[in-house]
Amino acid sequence: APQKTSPTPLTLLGLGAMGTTLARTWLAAGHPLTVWNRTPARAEPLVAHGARTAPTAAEAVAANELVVLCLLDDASVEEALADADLTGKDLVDLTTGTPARARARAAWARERGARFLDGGIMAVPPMIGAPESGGYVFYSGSPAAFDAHRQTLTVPAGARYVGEDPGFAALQDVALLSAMTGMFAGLSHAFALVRKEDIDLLEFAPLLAEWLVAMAPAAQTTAGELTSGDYTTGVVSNLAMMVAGNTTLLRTAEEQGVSSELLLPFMDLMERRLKDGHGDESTTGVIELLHR
Ligand code: FVH
Repeated sequence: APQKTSPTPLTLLGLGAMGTTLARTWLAAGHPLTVWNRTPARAEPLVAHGARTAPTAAEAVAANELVVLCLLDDASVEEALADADLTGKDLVDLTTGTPARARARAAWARERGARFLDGGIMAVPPMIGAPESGGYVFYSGSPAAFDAHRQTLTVPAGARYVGEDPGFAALQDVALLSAMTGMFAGLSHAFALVRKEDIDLLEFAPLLAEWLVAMAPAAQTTAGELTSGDYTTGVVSNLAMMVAGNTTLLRTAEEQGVSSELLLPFMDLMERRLKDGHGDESTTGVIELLHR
């Protein structure tokens, strides 16, 4: 029969909204957990659930081989690790940051004798410890560290390893968050158009959500076109037609007394690509204009 291994002990630095939720899931799964937080009072409720606290970040790091960070930003990570001995540690940084920062942190950790994984959390705290929520974490960096700790890292949320380049987790995290920002811009404009009318917003909302879901396969189509380099074959709605349609979108905004400032940057790019002679393409060609 396969040997049952006991849950890996680990250290967690940072007990904000996300850190506290992560801590609870590891404790509930039986992992011996050492925690540290700049404001020590935030650790107290976790001690009642079996966590050990360390008086300093350096002592918390010394307690275990696996050290997870979930702090506000890069500056707080720097501050927390300033006095820590990282020799032989496996550092997993779940603090949101840029790809360049993750690469620099990985090099910094390696120089200090640690293996490094960067993580980008694609979840909000209620999705942690709830597999049905679909939340997950992108990981990149040391494959050996990921293999060694895959089981422990999968406790709070699904774990997707996206490569040895330590910047790849942050890059894909930020790419998804950027797409989400565009979606929020679209939602805001749509609600601004209808909210002053005799339209039940609670009935309008599911129509909006269904439409966005129906349009979501565009992600796959775009990936296919970028991969093949062919932006014209099989195009359903071409750029020339869409630019013409934009006039109606802008006129409607004006009629409704709504600013078009959320729409215009993308529409301007569509128009530029059309003027460059690409009216038979999908909107994928717009991506060509984004590279500096
Ligand atoms: N919460 C969320 O919805 C998102 C979901 C996606 C991932 N993010 C990222 O996770 C990191 C932590 O987020 P958080 O929600 O836990 O953030 P806060 O509740 O604001 O807690 C911040 C912790 O960082 C500590 N801290 C701040 N500055 C310092 C510092 N200079 N030195 C040491 N620690 C510092 C703070 O300590 P304290 O204020 O309690 O003393 C908290 O432990 C973050 O990167 C999100 O982008 C969350």
